Amino acid sequence: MHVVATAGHVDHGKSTLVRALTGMEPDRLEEERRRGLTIELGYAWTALPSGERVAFVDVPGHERFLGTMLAGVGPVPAVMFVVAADEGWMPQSEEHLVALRTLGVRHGLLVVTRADLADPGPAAKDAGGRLTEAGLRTGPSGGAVETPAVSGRTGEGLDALCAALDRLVAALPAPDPEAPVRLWIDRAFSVRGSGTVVTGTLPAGRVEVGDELALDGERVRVRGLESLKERAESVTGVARVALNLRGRVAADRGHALVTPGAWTATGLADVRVTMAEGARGPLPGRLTAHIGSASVPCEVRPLGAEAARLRLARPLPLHLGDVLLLRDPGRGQGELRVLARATVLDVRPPELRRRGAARERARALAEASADAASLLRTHPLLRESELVAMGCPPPGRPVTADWHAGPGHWTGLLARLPEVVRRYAEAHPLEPGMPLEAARHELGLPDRRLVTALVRPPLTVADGRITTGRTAGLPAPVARAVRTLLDGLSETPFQAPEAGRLAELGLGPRELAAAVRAGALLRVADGVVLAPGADARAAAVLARLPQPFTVSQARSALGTSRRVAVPLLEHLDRRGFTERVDDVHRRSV
Ligand SMILES: Nc1nc2c(ncn2[C@@H]2O[C@H](COP(=O)(O)OP(=O)(O)OP(=O)(O)O)[C@@H](O)[C@H]2O)c(=O)[nH]1
Ligand SMILES: [Mg+2]
Repeated sequence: MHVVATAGHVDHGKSTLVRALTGMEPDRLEEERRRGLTIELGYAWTALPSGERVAFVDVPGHERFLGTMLAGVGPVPAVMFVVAADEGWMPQSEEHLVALRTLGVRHGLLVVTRADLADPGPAAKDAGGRLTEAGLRTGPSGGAVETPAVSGRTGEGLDALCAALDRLVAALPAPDPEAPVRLWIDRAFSVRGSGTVVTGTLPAGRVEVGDELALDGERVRVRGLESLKERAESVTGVARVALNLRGRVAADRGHALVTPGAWTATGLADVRVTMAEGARGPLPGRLTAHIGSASVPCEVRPLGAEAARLRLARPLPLHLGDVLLLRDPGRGQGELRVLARATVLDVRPPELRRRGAARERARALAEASADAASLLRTHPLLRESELVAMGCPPPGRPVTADWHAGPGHWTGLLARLPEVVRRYAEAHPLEPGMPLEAARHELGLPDRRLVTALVRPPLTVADGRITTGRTAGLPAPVARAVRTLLDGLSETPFQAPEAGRLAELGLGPRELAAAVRAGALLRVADGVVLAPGADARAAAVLARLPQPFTVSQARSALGTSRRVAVPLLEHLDRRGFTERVDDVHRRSV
């Protein structure tokens, strides 16, 4: 299914066209029919010649209802822009096009209506040119917008329009069925005996009967599901859907049902501001932000030329990269009301307390993209779940557990830890090492596992403390050789040196035994030595494997050979880090 919204000046024939295409009445209100004017969003659908089904969201053209128009267009990926042959381009044509352009709608077609009243040629040329210039396309990218002419009254031209609609929907990108759900509600009502029903356009992802979704932080369960008045067990976007929610739920237009944990509900966002076509800054301090079917008053704090901080009157579920349209609700007739596009760059912006902090923040935002790498420059440590909720796929592997770190920040911490440990040892000469918790505190880290991940030879962890290596009591040449060996192990911690290498360093059986006794090396088997703590690190790597695992899976995860992997696993079994499941499999304990 596809969903297409209408757009265009008041009275240009949007609803008449939807009626002619679908045989359904988009103007459902008595007042609408009496006044011959669309006031509320209308919904109707039909099948195209190809068999593809298309649902229309019919919006009002009257300037007083711009907010409703934006709620209709907001969640919809394509537009059927209507211009009357006998009137041509009008103020709301312009305003709607500015809105579509600001929202980034790229797929659409122009329908020149009322072609029985005037030659559609001039309107097609003028309006078609404007839409193409605004970036709207009917077919594959690179083409122009198509401009079929119709008469909603005589039905002339409808066949050609349907063929053009088929080309429009064929060019729409296929949304991801696995995407997290964010269903902006456009209608909500309660049905006697069956609780609350909400409707909306599902842009991507899948909703199933029985699903648990979140609505303003409250969990709600989907009791029943309909799409275009047909019951369904599951619906995949793009689709018009009606969800029957269990129980009485306070639901309203502009609120969204979302996959729990997949979005960040925030009342504060740092954004990149792009002024709308024809608008000039600076932005007023109070505006209305539109996204999906939501319209929320917001305060705008300019940070720099193109960066601003928005304080929303109520939290919205957002991802980085989301686009908000900023509108001035105070402006009247004939004035430009759609002012800017705000692209979300941070949904958990840092406080700006220090002098100059705003300017610094603006500089950072000017270079930021809506991705995890940019985010990790501002928030140097984030959990995977936080990145997911911000809409950013984690970049590469976590530094430990589910923690991701900004590369610069992490390198800085790696460099700081030995110094921190050394200073602690100086201040506490009688203690056997620095407690992990003290190091966590000193480095300002939120999780002790991060400290453990920062420990590299010659530092080691034993009994919850970090020590500076234990080569002190060894004869100088042995200590030197052990340090060289540990250095080599810092990059490839599980590639135990070969016998030849040990001999080269002058580490025979006696020297090795002394180093192991002193705690400077970990002996895994005869002639197989690693850095102290390498076994705990190996256990952490193995715990991330699908369980149970084979020797060969362990070997490749550890980046080592069978010569080391086999005795190392046996050592881990003895230490209780792993256990055998059968002859070939082990699992982490
Ligand atoms: N002759 C003629 N009249 C039309 C045609 N299409 C619409 N009309 C008339 O134009 C008037 C407005 O039509 P609507 O379909 O209500 O216009 P609209 O764009 O939906 O208006 P709003 O929703 O209020 O913005 C009505 O009187 C229609 O009968 C057409 O193709 N030919
Ligand atoms: Mg209408």
